[in-house]
Amino acid sequence: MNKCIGCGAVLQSNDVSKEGYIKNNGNLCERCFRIKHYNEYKQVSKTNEVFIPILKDINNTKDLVVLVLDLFNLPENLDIITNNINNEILLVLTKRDILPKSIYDENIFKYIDNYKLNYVDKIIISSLKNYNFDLLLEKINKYKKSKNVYVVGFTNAGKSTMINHLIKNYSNLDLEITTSILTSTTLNTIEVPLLDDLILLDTPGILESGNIIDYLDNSLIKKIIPKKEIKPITYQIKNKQTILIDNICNLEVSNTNLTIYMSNSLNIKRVYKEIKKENKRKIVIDKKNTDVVILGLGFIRIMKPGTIYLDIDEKIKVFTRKSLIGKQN
Ligand SMILES: Nc1nc2c(ncn2[C@@H]2O[C@H](COP(=O)(O)OP(=O)(O)O)[C@@H](O)[C@H]2O)c(=O)[nH]1
Ligand SMILES: [Mg+2]
Repeated sequence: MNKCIGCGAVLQSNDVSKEGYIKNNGNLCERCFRIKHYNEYKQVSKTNEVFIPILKDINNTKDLVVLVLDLFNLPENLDIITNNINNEILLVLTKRDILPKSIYDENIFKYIDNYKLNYVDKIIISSLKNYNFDLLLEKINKYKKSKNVYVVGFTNAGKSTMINHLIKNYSNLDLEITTSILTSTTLNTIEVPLLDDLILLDTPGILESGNIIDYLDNSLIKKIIPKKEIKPITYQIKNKQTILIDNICNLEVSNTNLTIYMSNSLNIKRVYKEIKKENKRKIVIDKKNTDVVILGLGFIRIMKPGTIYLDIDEKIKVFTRKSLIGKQN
């Protein structure tokens, strides 16, 4: 059974509409070819029913799991992962380049401890900047239980990109896993024999429902994904005001200070007039220094307790957390 080297789908030449379709001989499916050469993305819809059995199989191996989390899109909780695997975990926090440099790594680690996740070690990296990769490989080698090390996480966390950088840095393999801005790019487990005694297994990501990426068209998706360090935007709010975040959502606030951590390609502005709300959500902020997270889009740090109203498609997941920015106790 031949698999696509880009996404892991089983190759077939019978049905253009199905995954793994290939016209001629070769080892890269049509979809990966188009992503790679033309930046042409095609959304595939998948559900976690397909991905959870993969986690269960990993659980049976007892091998080391490298759990990759996107620092810009930290999930609300890790239940779906911890409920399905008990393997030892090396926690990798990636996309450091997107978060402002002014945030201390120590703060990030303290924040991560709220997850109550058992892990043997943790590391912050950036694939874009090739930051901390020597230490990453060192830690993988130190903690691995056998040759096989599984790379697990939510879809779009940056797993395949990280593996591609490990390949480039430390091996002569002529292999590049397909990566993209959309979810569900990797479709099946992909084996990467990185070193004689180390095989990395890239896995399709777990889906987190309510990620805004799954509800926008490609041009807006490109806009919401930060390409470099975020420059936060701060507003001091006195009377009732509305912050418009492109055509995506708006936020009604009064009497607080807030800072928006989102892609600087977005058109963000404040207006003083009432805006008609279609999907008004009431969010009660009961502690100072709280982040309102809009999954996939970023977060808004709110300095004072109070009530805000968010107008956003009801399918998008929104949650609050103690702010990632500022002092962690
Ligand atoms: N800024 C930044 N973007 C990254 C980094 N790593 C991955 N990405 C981007 O995140 C998106 C998802 O990456 P991918 O490796 O396909 O995620 P996967 O689903 O976990 O395999 C792609 O658009 C990558 O270019 C990083 O370190 N920094
Ligand atoms: Mg992938």
